Amino acid sequence: MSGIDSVLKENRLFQPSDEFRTNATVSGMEGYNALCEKATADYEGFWADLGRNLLSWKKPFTQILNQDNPPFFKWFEDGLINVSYNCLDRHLESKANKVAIIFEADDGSVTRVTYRELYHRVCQFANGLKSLGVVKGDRVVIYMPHTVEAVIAMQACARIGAIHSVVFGGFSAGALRDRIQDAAAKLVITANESIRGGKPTPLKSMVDEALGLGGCDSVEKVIVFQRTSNKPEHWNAERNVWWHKLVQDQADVCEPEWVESEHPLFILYTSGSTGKPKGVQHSSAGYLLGTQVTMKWVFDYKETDVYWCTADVGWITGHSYIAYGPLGIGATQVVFEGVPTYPDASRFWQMIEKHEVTTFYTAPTAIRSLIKLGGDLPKQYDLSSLRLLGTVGEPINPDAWMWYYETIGGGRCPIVDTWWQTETGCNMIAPLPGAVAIKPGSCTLPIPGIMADIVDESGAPVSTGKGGFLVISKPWPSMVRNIWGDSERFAKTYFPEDYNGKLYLAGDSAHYDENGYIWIMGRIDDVLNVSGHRLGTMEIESALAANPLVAEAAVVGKPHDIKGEAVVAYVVLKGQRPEGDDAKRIAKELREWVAHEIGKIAQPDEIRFGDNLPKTRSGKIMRRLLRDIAKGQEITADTSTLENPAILEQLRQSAI
Ligand code: 6R9
Repeated sequence: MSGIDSVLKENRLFQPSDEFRTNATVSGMEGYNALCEKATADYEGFWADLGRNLLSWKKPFTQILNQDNPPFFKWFEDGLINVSYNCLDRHLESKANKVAIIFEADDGSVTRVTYRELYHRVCQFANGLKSLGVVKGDRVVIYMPHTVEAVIAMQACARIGAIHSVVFGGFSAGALRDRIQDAAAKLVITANESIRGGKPTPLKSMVDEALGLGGCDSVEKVIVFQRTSNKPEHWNAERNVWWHKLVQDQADVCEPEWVESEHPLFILYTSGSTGKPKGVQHSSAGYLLGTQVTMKWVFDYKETDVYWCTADVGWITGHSYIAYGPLGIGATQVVFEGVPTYPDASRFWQMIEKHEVTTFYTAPTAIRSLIKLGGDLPKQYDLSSLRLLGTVGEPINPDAWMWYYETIGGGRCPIVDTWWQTETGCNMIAPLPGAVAIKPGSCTLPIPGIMADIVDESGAPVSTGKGGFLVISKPWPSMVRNIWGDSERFAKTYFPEDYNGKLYLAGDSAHYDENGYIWIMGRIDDVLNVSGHRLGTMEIESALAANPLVAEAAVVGKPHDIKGEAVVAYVVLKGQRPEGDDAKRIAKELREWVAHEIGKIAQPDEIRFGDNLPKTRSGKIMRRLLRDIAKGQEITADTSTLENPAILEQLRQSAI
């Protein structure tokens, strides 16, 4: 990864082509500036116009933004709406036969689902949920493979006003249990197995294990979608319901439940700086509006587009830019079940050619690994259908950016580097591709209507080139509304007292360059970004500490060529510090333990055993030193307050 120095030297600017600019929804800097001016002059009016134009309402709103009880903001409060109606029903008149989803399975087989079919399947499943007693406000956990059915499950919840909480299929039974318990879910929707890269994962058994761990008494039923022909290990006739049996006699129409704008659409758990993941709670109307505005402006949506976002529905990107954004705007999109490297590293490029994809949205980590596995492979495919590329999830290093721009985009497709978060609901800082000139590695400028700034400790804006904290100074429609069940943590985390509770603190550091462009430098809290996935160091630490062998653990990140960041764990065992083969064996055991406690994505890349950890005399672990050691750097920090300086040398030599 490029460090700050090389990033600051980056001055290549790529203007949109005349053709792209002329046809773009927001054309040229005049277009961008006009929108920004409108948002500044009449902030609420700006969003209200968009809310009226881009969403279909059962009862139109008359109130725009309610700021009576900050930071609990409300948007379009007195309106009535249904998100699934906006994603399906409203398209039936003009594009019932348009393909909504081109589903490519792991094994390469392709299924096409039109808007009419999707509408009927969502309605049937929604009726199935109702028949099991699910009502407005109930929580439903979705633990599914990345398939059309996952989207149907989400849309069906939205249709009846149930609040879904999707848990990524890579999370372990323990992580799943924690989420089911925190949300007090009434129902779990899963599949017998998921299949990725040719390998099955027994999702249904993981659900059984999660429920067996206790604390999930709220769960009444588990719906099981049959993804493969393998039978689930156990079948509890009282609790388990096959998806296909549930829907077979259901009507294929289902009146949407009209909900208030602020009705929670979903909860999505994400990592923060404590051991406990946060249930990020989103609204219905404001959230959907954020996805629609950005589909239009950032992805410059055209009726003829074939759009493909490679995320999994288990993450926010899969929510906003698969399950809701593209369907809301009536796009044709590719949904891909598999992984980019199976059967080989040309899978993405082959699929772009096959489906004539126009808009391709992926993560820097995928780009970097595909460069490494076969930087020349794309040349064997016809990628000329592409017109726009996007990235999300982490900073992209200029080298990978240039490869993406030239090799994939043929130098003709703008790249939208989109900065946003689970909490922001939609893209926040990203170039509007027909307007803003792009620069490798920078997410450039806020989208119109998003009041982003970079400030110092006192809340004063920083000058060019100087690092600071990324904040948003005005509430926006798709913002997080609460942390499920923990309003206090919500206010404290995102609207800290340091800024009198007035600024949304994103948790990222950033700076402006000489063009006024924003560069994201990384997290300011104990959150790692491993392959674009957010992981709390505290979560991994508590998982390790729960192992009977472990006395104490500290986790830090270190730069990694492909993953962006790698997980390094420092571990003190209850017994002797292990060496040689013993150390290797225990390290392996601990990796498997973390995979079992959280999921494979959280496994430490490196484990270092010590007799103890570097601590101050007051007992605080000096993480800065641990980061330096992990990077193999000389320790420059002051170590005079260190209780046990000799430990540094031991840790330095102990990488496994
Ligand atoms: C959408 C998503 C959010 C964190 C965020 C930041 C990092 C996301 C980025 C980026 C640099 C970008 N991040 N997009 N950093 N450039 N374009 O990823 O949500 O999983 O909640 O992660 O990811 O650090 O704070 P989430």
